[in-house]
Amino acid sequence: MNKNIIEELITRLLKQDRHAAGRLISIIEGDDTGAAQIIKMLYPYTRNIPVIGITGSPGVGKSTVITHLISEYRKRDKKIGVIVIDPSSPFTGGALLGDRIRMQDHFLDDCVFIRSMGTRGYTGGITRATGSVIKILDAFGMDLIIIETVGAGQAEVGISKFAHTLVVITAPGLGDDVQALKAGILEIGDIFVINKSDLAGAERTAMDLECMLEDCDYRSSRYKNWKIRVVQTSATSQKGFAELYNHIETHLKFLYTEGLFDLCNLKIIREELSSIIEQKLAARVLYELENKAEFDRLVRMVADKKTDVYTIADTVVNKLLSIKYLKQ
Ligand SMILES: Nc1nc2c(ncn2[C@@H]2O[C@H](COP(=O)(O)OP(=O)(O)O)[C@@H](O)[C@H]2O)c(=O)[nH]1
Ligand SMILES: [Mg+2]
Repeated sequence: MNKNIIEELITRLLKQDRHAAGRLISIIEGDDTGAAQIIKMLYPYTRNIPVIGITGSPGVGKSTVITHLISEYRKRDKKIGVIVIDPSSPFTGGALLGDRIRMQDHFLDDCVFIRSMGTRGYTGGITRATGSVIKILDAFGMDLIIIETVGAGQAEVGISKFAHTLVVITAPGLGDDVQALKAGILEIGDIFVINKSDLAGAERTAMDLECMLEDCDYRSSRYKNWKIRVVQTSATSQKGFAELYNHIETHLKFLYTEGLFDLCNLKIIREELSSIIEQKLAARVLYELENKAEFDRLVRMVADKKTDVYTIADTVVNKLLSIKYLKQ
């Protein structure tokens, strides 16, 4: 990627040019080399804005809740960036819920930037790309970023590691009730939302959730001194979103006053750095092995039963670790 083009795009991004933001994100999604060039130039301009992760099963109403949250933030004149990592569910903003709120309004709003990222056919690794897109939206001048992810599977939970505050959404009548939350997700939530509280069964879902949280004394495992909050929302009856907004802001304030925000940032960098090193190392090692026909030799050794895949992989890694840098 031409350095001048990237430089020009970044200059425009810093002047709040939406087109430049979109182009830069596309480059990042397209290739890792471009991403590296962009982040190198852009990083000094980032300010570490808060990232809110919103997760939950498909159909619980994540996109809808986010639409209402955007409105809460816009009322207070905050600029919001949204990254949607759930291509299966378009960001309709609950268009079926009538005209009270229209996602299109947010799309036309200069202070809201919404971007979907597909998980399939992805070359650069969704986790790494997310880290880079967050930095772009940060330098673009947003005040806060919201990430929507489906709450299942490794990749999605991985993305949640980028969030300072994690909101887990559930809803009644989905077949997979609160019990399903137990599988990993219950441990990561700082705030729980029971959306669609207008539907039958909401009270039951709320009670089940409260019971489960009682077991862990309402303590979030991410931040020991944080007492988990539960809120019921409904897009149909326009209920609970201001309360949810307040809980998120209270949580962010808690992180700042307890000195946890900076700690969380270190954790995020750690996550990102290890992911990049892992990918680079693997690519480099395989390239070198292939290049020298060494890989063929190793494969042949395994085929001839002289060794096995685990043993030979260990040998390769051990040889690599003998480089000077790690011995110092
Ligand atoms: N009854 C009711 N339906 C809702 C509510 N919130 C969202 N929905 C509907 O649930 C469906 C899924 O919502 P969506 O936001 O796309 O869920 P996501 O897959 O979690 O992002 C849509 O048809 C919404 O209109 C709510 O509070 N009450
Ligand atoms: Mg969605």
